[in-house]
Amino acid sequence: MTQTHYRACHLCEAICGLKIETRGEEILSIKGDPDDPLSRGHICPKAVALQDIHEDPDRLRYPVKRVDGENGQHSWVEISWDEALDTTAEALMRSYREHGVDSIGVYLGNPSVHNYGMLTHQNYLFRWLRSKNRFSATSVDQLPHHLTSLWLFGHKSLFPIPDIDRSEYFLMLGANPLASNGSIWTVPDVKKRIKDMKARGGKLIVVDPRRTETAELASEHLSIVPGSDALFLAAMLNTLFEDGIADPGKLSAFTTGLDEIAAAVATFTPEHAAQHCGIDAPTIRRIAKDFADSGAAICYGRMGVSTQIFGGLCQWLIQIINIATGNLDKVGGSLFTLPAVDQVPRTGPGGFDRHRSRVRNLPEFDRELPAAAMAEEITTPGEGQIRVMFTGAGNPVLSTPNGRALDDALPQLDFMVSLDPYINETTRHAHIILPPTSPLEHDHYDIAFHINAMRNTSRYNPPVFEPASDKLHDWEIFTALGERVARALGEEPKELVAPHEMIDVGLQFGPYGKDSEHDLSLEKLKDNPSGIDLGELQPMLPDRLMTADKQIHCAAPPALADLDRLASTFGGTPADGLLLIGRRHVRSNNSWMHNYHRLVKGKPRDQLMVHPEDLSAHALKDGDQALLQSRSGEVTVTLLASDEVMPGVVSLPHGYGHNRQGVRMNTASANAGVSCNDVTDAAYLDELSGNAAINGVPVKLSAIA
Ligand SMILES: Nc1nc2c(c(=O)[nH]1)N[C@H]1C(S)=C(S)[C@@H](COP(=O)(O)OP(=O)(O)OC[C@H]3O[C@@H](n4cnc5c(=O)[nH]c(N)nc54)[C@H](O)[C@@H]3O)O[C@H]1N2
Ligand SMILES: Nc1nc2c(c(=O)[nH]1)N[C@H]1C(S)=C(S)[C@@H](COP(=O)(O)OP(=O)(O)OC[C@H]3O[C@@H](n4cnc5c(=O)[nH]c(N)nc54)[C@H](O)[C@@H]3O)O[C@H]1N2
Ligand code: SF4
Ligand SMILES: [Mo]
Repeated sequence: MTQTHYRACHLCEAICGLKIETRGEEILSIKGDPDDPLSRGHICPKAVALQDIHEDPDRLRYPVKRVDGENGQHSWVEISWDEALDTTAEALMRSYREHGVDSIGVYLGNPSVHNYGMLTHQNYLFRWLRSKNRFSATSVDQLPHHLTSLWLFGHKSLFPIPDIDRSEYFLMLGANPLASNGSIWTVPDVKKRIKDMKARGGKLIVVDPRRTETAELASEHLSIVPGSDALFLAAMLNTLFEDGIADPGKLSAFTTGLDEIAAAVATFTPEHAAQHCGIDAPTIRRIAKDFADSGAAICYGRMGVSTQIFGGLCQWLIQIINIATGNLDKVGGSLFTLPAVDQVPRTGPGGFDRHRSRVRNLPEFDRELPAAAMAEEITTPGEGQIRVMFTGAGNPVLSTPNGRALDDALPQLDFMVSLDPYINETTRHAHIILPPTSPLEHDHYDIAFHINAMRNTSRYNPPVFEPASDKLHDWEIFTALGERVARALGEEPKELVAPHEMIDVGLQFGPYGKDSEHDLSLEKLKDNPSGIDLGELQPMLPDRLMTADKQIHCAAPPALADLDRLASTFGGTPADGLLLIGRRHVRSNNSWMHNYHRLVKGKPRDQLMVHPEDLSAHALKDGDQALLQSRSGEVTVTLLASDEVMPGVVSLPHGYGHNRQGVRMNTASANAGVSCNDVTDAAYLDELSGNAAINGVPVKLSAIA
């Protein structure tokens, strides 16, 4: 009998609604759900990968233990859950007792945010292991967004979301939603939304060193020198203040500090910016004026302006521009969400720089240290050295800067455990791998991405397939380990509440729960499998602010102070040489989705894109193999001539490099590519936030001798 299931795609932040047809254990089709109020039927080519993940023979079904053999070769044997969990808990406790809790390092990767049980239940384990050595993909990604939100709005997760459907002017920096499908901006079907905006007479201006798919669709594309965006943004503010066109409107009633910022950006003229960023002064002035004159405008920046040496400053300046022009909390500008399960009032606001990393003295954020510090914290002896590592849903060997150093560091650990369905570049170093159920075998609620969504909706999906009784969900693995560790510590394990029960409480006591006309509950969502529409985003300030005095204090002292670093970095003549940036493709997803034939087939996508002028300057040509070197590493790349990138800029996607010994991802290894992060530099950071600067890395290109 054919059955229809409704299920969100959890692969990216667009959280598209899917309709999945099955017969018995067989998946017949995966299509977009036209009744989903957020995604309206949209999907991308990755949606079908849900089937490929589920059926992949390389995906681990049971725990495995590494057995070392000759010449660094090793094999894996399946073991029982009891053995795997007992061994892991014992190893964690041994290190805790002998070397202290900070000897346990933790890294959680991106899919942990797409898997709600991992969010709700990681503390069943980690509440007992409060190590300072916690890391996550946040510090190779959106850390500057969290910091800005903490400083300005009082909570790390209060993100201003572009209200594209009602906007007139969209200034987008360092984002390529046509490939990424949006980030810190859940916006399924973004292509149509951009086209609709332009059809209404709206304008999209894309600022990017590469003429991306999104830039192709834009009204205007401005090529910018990687890492120089903060100058461009400061110069826009300079124009807004100098020309007297800044007007925060209703925000004035609860905003302080703009005068101080006006004084601080007085020297950041468009002429100065133009010398370094490759965009001329009249254009910067024009963009500032058009932005201010427009009825409803959005300034938004993502990866390209977050993971660079001025990531923190860029994200702060972006929101100051939105505030100074009255476009924050405005329809058609940037608005805050009100999700049905509202984490903002229930989770801590986050904090910054309450402790620092041991070796390099880098600041924590939200009790996590910069991922760029992980390798040195493993290899540098002394008190607080990491001796045991727990990784979950992450592949930091491919995803963090100078991943080679981490690849070399992990074998030095006393013990490593990975919560992951694959033996990949990182987990191959584990002693034990704990594989969770397949995505289609567990239920789903988007705790994280409704916070970032351009419309308030709510949706719960039961599992598509019931897992066999000897499989464990990620949250059950956390719970089982937590119980063991608690008992070893002589403590009572945390009382067990399943993730869906937490969601039910969150829904009933949330903003659309018992006390509202929506009367949301888990039952009600089950009766509405495509999801429930809760309407467009609404202005909510100052009520929604989480600052103690319900004011936005714009002049965040660390950000203001960082303007000095900006001035001194761009004080002299512009440097020459090549700068490396990344690239995403719609059929790829970070490091872990190269194992599905349907997605990887077709033209290669892992080459280094180089401008033809730079190719001839280096006596190289399209298709050549060449050496790409930085201060910290080198890789051999295949060259792709393209005028999409501006001269002086080369682009290499991350997440490749699957040919390392011991990786068990057959399709991925057959199209291995090289890892961009073998070239990025762990010492090259945004000094303000500690975020990795994986874009704008100085590199050299040469023919292979
Ligand atoms: N040079 C460069 N580096 C980058 C980036 C870049 O643009 N350029 N981007 C950065 C960004 S934005 C990010 S988010 C990071 C991502 O970096 P990571 O989060 O470290 O890596 P992923 O490639 O997402 O690896 C995901 C892992 O999770 C596993 N997994 C998938 N689903 C589940 C699940 O449900 N449960 C469990 N337990 N495991 C699961 C997969 O098997 C895989 O091993 O990379 C960063 N690194
Ligand atoms: N298909 C696909 N979708 C994804 C992912 C994926 O790997 N594949 N990853 C997901 C994840 S984890 C994330 S975080 C999001 C990321 O979502 P986005 O940020 O939208 O995606 P990117 O393609 O990394 O876009 C970054 C852009 O910044 C540009 N850039 C690089 N350096 C600079 C600079 O110095 N200044 C400026 N102005 N621009 C610069 C790059 O050319 C690139 O176009 O995508 C998510 N969605
Ligand atoms: S855009 Fe693609 S990968 Fe992202 S949620 Fe939608 S179908 Fe999944
Ligand atoms: Mo990310």
